[in-house]
Amino acid sequence: MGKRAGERRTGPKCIAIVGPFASGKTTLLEAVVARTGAIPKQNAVTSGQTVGDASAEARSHAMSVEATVATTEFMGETMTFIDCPGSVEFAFEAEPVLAAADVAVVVAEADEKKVPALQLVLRQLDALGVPCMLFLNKIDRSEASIRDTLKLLQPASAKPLLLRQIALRKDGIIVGSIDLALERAYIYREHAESEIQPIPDDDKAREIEARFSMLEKLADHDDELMEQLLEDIEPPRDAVFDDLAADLREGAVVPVLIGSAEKGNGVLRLLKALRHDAPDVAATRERLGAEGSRPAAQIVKSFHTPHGGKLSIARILSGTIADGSELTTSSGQTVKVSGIYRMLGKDQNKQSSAAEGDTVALGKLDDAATGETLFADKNAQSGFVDIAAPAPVFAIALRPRERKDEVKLSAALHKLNEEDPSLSVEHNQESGETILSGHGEMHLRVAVEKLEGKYQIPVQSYPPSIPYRETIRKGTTQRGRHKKQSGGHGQFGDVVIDIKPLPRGSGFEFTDTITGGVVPKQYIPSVETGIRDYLKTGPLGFPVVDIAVNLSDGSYHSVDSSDMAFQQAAKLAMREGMAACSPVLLEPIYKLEIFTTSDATARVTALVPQHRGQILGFDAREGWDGWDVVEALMPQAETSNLIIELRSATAGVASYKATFDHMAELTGRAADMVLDAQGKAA
Ligand SMILES: Nc1nc2c(ncn2[C@@H]2O[C@H](COP(=O)(O)OP(=O)(O)OP(=O)(O)O)[C@@H](O)[C@H]2O)c(=O)[nH]1
Ligand SMILES: [Mg+2]
Repeated sequence: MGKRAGERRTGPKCIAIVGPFASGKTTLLEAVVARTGAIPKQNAVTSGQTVGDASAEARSHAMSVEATVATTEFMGETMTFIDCPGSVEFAFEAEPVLAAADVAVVVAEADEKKVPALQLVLRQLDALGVPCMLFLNKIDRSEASIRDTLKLLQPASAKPLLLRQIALRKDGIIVGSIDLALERAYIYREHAESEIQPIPDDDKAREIEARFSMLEKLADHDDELMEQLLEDIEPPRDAVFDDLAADLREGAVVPVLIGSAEKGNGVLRLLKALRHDAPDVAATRERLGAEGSRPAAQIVKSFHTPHGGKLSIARILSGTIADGSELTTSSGQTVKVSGIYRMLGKDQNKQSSAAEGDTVALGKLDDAATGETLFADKNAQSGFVDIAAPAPVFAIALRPRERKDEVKLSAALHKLNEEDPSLSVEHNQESGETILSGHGEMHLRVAVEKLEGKYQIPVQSYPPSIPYRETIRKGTTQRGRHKKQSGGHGQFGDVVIDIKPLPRGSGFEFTDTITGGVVPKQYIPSVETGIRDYLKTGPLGFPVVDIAVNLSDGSYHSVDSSDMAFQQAAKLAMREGMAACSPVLLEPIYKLEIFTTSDATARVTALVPQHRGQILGFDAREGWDGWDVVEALMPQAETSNLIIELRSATAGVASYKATFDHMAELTGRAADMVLDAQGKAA
C-alpha cells in the first residue's frame, strides 16, 4: 500500500454519465448493462431498444432528452449509472443528478467541434466539485493518435487529463489497449472480455514513455513518487494505484480511459477503474456539506409514469429507507414512501427497502420536488442542493386544440414542469397567453410532444405576442361633447383637454386646471376614468403610454350631466385628439449578454445588426478561458429565434441573458408589419 492508501470503497455507487451531444453516452450505458449481465445483449441506439433511450421522444429525435437510471451489479457490488442527455438544451437535467453522484464518467470523442461542449460539461462538474473520469469513446473509427486527441481536449479541462491507457494498433487500426498502470496489453474482442497479453516489443518504448508521463502527473501530488522518479526507482504498483484513486477522489486530475462503447471495448477496464477508484456515498455526503445532519435521501429526478403515479429517483445518503416510511422534505412537507423500485431504464423492480448509497425510485412522493433532500426525522432541515435553472432563452405560446382540454392542459403543464424544472410555465395576464419557455427549440418541441403523447392533449403552439405600446410625438387641444336626448333624462358632458407627449417611461399623467366649477368637482375623476379607459387601446391598436392629459375647460348640465356622460365626453375628446398627435408604435428593447466561444465572436457580432440590434461592446468572459461576452441591445421581436442562430454559429454552445432595457419607437416597414398583423387579428 502506498502512502495515500485509498481503501477501496465497497458501498453502492452512483455514477453519472455525461458529455457532449452524441458522444456515445447511451451506447456506453448499454454496453455497461450488457457487460455486467443486467441485459442479455447490447442493442444499438438506432434500434430504439436500448435501456437508456426508451422514451418515444428520444427515439424520434435520435438523441437523449432526459436522464435514464440503470442499476446493475459488477463483481458483487451495486452500481447505478445515470445516463444524462448531452444537448445543451437538456443540460439542466444533469444538475441534480450530478449533485448526488459519487463520480461522473465524461464520454468524449476526438472531435474538435465538440471541444466547447466538453468544456461546458467539465465546468459544470468543477462547479459542483464532482470527481470525473473521461472515457475517450469511438476509438474504433478515430484516426488521430490518442495523444493528439488529448492535446485537442486538454483546453476544455481546468484539470490535467491523465492518460491511463494507450492504443495498440495493427496496420493503423486499433486492436486493443495497453494499461499504463498494470503494464499489460489487452486485445479487444467485440462484446466480450479482452484477451490479456504481454506488451508487444514494438510498443514497449511507447508504453514506457507514456507511463512515465502518467507517473510525472501523479508525482505532482505525491512527493515520495517524485523522489522515486528522480532517482529512477520503479515505484511499487500498489502505490501507483493508490495515487490514481486518490487523485480521482480529490479531483486533482481527470483520468482518461479509452474504448469503443459500440463494440463494448474498454468497458470492463472502465468498470474496474470505477470499482477500484470511485468514491462512495460518504464522500458525496461530505461534498454536499451533509455530514452530521444525517439526510435520508437526495432527489435527483422526478417523473410521472403512465399508470403508477409519480416516481422520485433518490440517492440514499444515509441509513436505510423502508417501504411505507414517512420522510420530511427540505421544504417541510411530510411524505410517505409508497413503493421502492430498482430501475433499469423503464423497467422497475419492486423491493422492500433501500440501503445507504443505493439509488432507487421512491413511489408517490407527491409533495417532494427534484433537488430536495429528504430527512428521516421530523425537524425540517434545509436541503443541500440549490437547483435554480438558468433563465430560459426560447418561448412559445400554447393553447389546447379543444377548449374542453384547458384544465387538463394546465395540470399536464404542471407535471411537465415538475419533471423538468428548467421549463417555465406562465400565464401572461396582458395577452391572456399561456407561455412555455425553456432552453431551445428542441427542448420545447419535446415538451409539446409529451403533452400530446403522454398526456393526450392536442395543442397548438404559436409565437408569443410582443407587448407593443404606442405613444404620441406631438400634442393638441381637443373638445369632446357628449349630448344625447332619449326619452326622459338626457346625457350631457363637455370637456376640453390638452394632450401632450411625455418622456419615455413616464406612463400616464392626468391633471386639471378647471376654475369656477365649469366641470363640477365630482365629474373630474369621471373624465380621468374615461381617458384611462380609452388608453387601453390607442389609435394604432395598442396600449398608450408616455402621455399627459390636462382637463382645461368644459361645461355641464344640471340635470343631464352624469359620471357616464363625462366619461363618454372624455373618450370622444381622446379619440378625436389622438389622431392629430402623430401616434407612433413603441417596441420593447432588451439588453443582451451573449456568451460565446472566442472563435465565434465575429460571427456573433455579425448577427446582431441583422436583427436590428446594436453592439454595446465585447470583452473576455471572466473566468472562462477562450470565451467572450458580447453586450448588445436588441428589439424583443428579434430575439425569438436568436438562440437558434447563436447556437448554429458556435457549435451549439452559445447562450445569452436578456433583461428589459427600454421602449423604443418603431417606424417604417417593421412597424407596418406589426400594424398589419394587429389589423388582421382585430
Ligand atoms: N464508431 C462508433 N460510434 C459510436 C460509438 N459509440 C456511440 N457511437 C455512435 O454515436 C452516435 C451517438 O450515440 P449515443 O449513444 O446516442 O450518444 P449520446 O452521447 O447518448 O447522445 P445524446 O444523449 O443525444 O447526447 C450513435 O450513432 C452511435 O451509434 C463507438 O464507440 N464507436
Ligand atoms: Mg444519450
